[in-house]
Amino acid sequence: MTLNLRRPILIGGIGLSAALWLLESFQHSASEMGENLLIGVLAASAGYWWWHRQSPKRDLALPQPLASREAAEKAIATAQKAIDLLAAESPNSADPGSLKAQLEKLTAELDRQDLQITIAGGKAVGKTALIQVLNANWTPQNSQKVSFQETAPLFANNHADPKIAGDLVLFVTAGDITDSEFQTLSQLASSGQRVLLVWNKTDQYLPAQQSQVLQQLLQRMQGILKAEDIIAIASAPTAIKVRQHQADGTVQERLENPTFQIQSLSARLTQILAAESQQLVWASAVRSAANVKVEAKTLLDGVRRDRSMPIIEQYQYIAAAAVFANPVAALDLLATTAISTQLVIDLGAIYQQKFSLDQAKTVAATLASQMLKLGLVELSTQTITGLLKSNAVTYIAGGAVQGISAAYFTRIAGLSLIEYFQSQDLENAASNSLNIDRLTKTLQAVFQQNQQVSFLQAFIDRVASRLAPQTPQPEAVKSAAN
Ligand SMILES: Nc1nc2c(ncn2[C@@H]2O[C@H](COP(=O)(O)OP(=O)(O)OP(=O)(O)O)[C@@H](O)[C@H]2O)c(=O)[nH]1
Ligand SMILES: [Mg+2]
Repeated sequence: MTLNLRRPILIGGIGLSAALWLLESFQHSASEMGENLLIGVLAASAGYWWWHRQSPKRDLALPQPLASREAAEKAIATAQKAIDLLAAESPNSADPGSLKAQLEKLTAELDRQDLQITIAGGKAVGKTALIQVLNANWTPQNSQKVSFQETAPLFANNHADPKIAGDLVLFVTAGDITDSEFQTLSQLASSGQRVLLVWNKTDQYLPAQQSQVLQQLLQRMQGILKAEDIIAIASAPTAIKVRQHQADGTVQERLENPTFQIQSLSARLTQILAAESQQLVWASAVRSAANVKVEAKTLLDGVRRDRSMPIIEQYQYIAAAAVFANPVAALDLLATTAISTQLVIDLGAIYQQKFSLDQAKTVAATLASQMLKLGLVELSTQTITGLLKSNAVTYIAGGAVQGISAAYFTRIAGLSLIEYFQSQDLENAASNSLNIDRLTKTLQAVFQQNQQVSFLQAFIDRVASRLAPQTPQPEAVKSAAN
């Protein structure tokens, strides 16, 4: 690992006044450590909460109210851009090729005529029975080709739920819906999936109960599904015992198979086929293209992270060595801030975010001042001091706490930048402007994740072994200390 230290910023550093300001705030906050510690913990938890709330966000372009061919083409083009970036940044991977093939298939099927209907639902709700009765009694009436597909039973505890996708989903239940059924249905609907709620096995209820259950279903799904998309059926009603009193006084019993009740469903399906068929196919293309894009983006994030981590490692050791070698506190902070400015530029380049020197300084200064403001500096310095005291590493000189802290803050800054860049809009990376609020919240969340004592202990051991004079110094630390 060799480092090029002849970077202008690392030598120039930030202005002395800025360094003194940082020093001042540091000393000021150190005197209020108790209070700030509490604020820091609170702020960090708030950040963590925010991050958690934000992270499952997936940018599916919702096909609402009705998807168009243009929307599908646009979604495919957007996914294509993500794949192109991936191909450019990991030229030896097979992933871009296979993702591209998926997109080509989507494009070829944009005007697909046959409709794919997925039957989903819990175990034994009657999915197979419904497909059979539809295939025998409804499918033959249609001029359009329709194919049914049954998912593996949902909510089976022994394995994860299968992914539900299709032009149209019939979500089957056998009565009022459970909480997990409600969750799945709401998620499907909110992701733009066209879905009908089909209550099967109505024959298990008396007519009076039936209307009650239907009322409950309508009420629960209000605002999520339209009333006409909630339908009661009986695909395979249970045979009923019929008793007949004979003229001679004896009673004869026989089993009678009631006929299936799916008229309301067939009628609704026929309507949907006539009115929405083409849009349903386009909407599927929009969703599939969005999924391909997410896949490409995830791979791209991985490639970029792999390139970023060694850079963060390098800078964290430079920061440690620089601060360790120089006992002046103001210079310590100056050095780390200069290093993080260069870190901003280097990581920005990986994420295609070009920063001018001034912009990079602003980002670095924001990170540094937020770390102080949020009490993260005090909190970690205290933890690191405590851990070092209980550590067997006795050969470490006085600057160890500062050195290790500098490395730690550099790492937190770098990881925050990765998270922040990843959450940026992929399409307009170059024109993204700095969102300080979001950067601060990302910083809080990342700090929270890397604050566990076990992580800090391992981190201290790693940095300490680099700083230790006994062991031969690696290239990075040597050049930084000179
Ligand atoms: N009473 C009544 N029973 C039904 C109805 N529809 C299906 N069944 C019965 O429910 C049981 C399960 O039906 P399936 O069609 O196999 O259900 P499934 O959802 O495909 O089941 P899995 O694929 O195993 O999850 C069978 O015994 C069916 O006869 C109905 O409308 N009324
Ligand atoms: Mg089945």
